[in-house]
Amino acid sequence: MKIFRNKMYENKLSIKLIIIFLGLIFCSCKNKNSEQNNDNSHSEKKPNILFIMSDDHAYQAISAYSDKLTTTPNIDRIANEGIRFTNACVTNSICAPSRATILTGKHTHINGKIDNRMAFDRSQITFPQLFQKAGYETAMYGKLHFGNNPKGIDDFMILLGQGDYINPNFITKKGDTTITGYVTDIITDLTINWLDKKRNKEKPFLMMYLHKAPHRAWWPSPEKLKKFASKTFPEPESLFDDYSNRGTAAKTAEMNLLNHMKYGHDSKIRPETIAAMENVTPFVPTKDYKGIDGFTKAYSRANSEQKAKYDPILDSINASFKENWPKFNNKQKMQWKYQRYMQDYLACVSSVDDNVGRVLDYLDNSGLAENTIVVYTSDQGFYLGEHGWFDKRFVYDESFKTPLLIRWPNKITPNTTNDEMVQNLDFAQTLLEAAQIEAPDDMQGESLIPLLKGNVKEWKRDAVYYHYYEYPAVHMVKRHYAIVTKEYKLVHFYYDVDEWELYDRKNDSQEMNNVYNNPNYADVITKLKKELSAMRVKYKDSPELDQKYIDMTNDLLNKK
Ligand code: SGN
Ligand code: CA
Repeated sequence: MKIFRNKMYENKLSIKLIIIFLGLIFCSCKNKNSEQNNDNSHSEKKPNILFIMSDDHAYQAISAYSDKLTTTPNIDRIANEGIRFTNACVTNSICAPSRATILTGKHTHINGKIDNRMAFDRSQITFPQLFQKAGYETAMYGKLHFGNNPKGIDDFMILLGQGDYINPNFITKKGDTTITGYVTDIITDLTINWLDKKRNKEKPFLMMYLHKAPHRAWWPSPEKLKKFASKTFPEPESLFDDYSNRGTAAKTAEMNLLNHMKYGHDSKIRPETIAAMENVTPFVPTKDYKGIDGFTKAYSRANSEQKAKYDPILDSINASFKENWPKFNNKQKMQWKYQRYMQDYLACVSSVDDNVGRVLDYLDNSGLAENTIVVYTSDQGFYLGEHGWFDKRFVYDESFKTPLLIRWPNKITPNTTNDEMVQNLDFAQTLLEAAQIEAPDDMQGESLIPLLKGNVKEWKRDAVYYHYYEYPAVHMVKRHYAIVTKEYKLVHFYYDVDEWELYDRKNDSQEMNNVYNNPNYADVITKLKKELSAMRVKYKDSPELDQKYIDMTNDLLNKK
């Protein structure tokens, strides 16, 4: 009996010892983890958020989507280690409205930021305010495009308006400052410095790391310009699109490479080169001409050391233009402009990719990666010569869709692809849910958390709503609203014209044929029109609001 009891005692003791031992191991792991997660000791489970957004970054220029044009190994890491959305889109394909939608979780017609010109109503709730209130440390570095004191942001350095590529000016809490260097590198230096040295490491963070690149006018760093200026890129099939089988809006838009790209501003031809040539239309000042031509405006920001690096490359581009341009027919001119465009655009993208790599490496090396959600997106897509265009604005795929890659270790299965109709409207609610913060009832998106976790069946939405307003304006894309499903796109151009278009997304992926008048689609049109009306009601858009915004634009333009 005694022996038995002793045995029991011994057993109990050894069980106790094992429990204590396991407990110690568990605690030490936990401590290590919280150190690795940079001591979010109060809110261990709250993930950090790194929201990376570039400006005008077409998904066609991300190799996780297509490696036809370029490779972006660092951005691809986010897709390889997380999820890639192939049908992510915006609600209004233009910069400031996209940002306003992301911040408020509301469509343009509700948050009021219909275009780049209208003021943003700062009394609105934006999602960083909710993060800040919930104990997050918040920061914003890079391009915002409106306002100079974003609400709910503890620390910021924001480019003035569109910002400059070379030696950019920043608005900060302590006043404006100019930083010497290349904008993409600088925004990254500032971001890493904040993550490493400036933030309160007791708190989880929300960092909005917002690139200016690859926005027009595309100015690469001297190193990238040199590397890319000699490359040749494949042309898109629709480079010479004549817009037949499309409506008036496509025909009257002013974003064709041949007709609307500028020698200096876009293609880096010096005013002196043009002046020395015959039969080349010289720079003609427009009514909002600010005093210098587009080339000089960007180039004159460089200091002599920077100019010395740019000059040999610019000289060689100019020499080749001078020699070849007069001999070119229109087709060759288009091809030349396309190559110059891609060289500069993709060179800017390459810098973004390198710098995203630097930040991802920082997350890895600091132990932050494991508990940080990384989002990579753009404020909208962009035409890279498809339909002969640059710029965006249209609901057609290249500008309507936007890249969306999200990494969240242990939550998102690596290398996942998802083709649901998701929008920038959804970002606020997604990030709020990830951080376990309640989203206001009047936000209009849907949290993407079920899709991130692979619970695709929980996702009920099969169509999205789109509405573009900035007209009349640069590039002259007419106002339109649309309903888009995985199969179809029904568009109404309602101002200046009254035209409908229907695209069969599965059978005409390049959207070359408007089938609105094809009787085979009559039933589809009836159904989609009904859904579109219901959607306008659901999202609280209406003909009255359309008219209100037309009147507001007219007032604004008349005042100018
Ligand atoms: C500038 C560009 C346009 C571009 C708008 C809006 N011209 O006006 O090409 O569409 O910005 O872009 S440029 O002379 O500055 O190059 S947005 O991304 O900010 O909406
Ligand atoms: Ca943009």
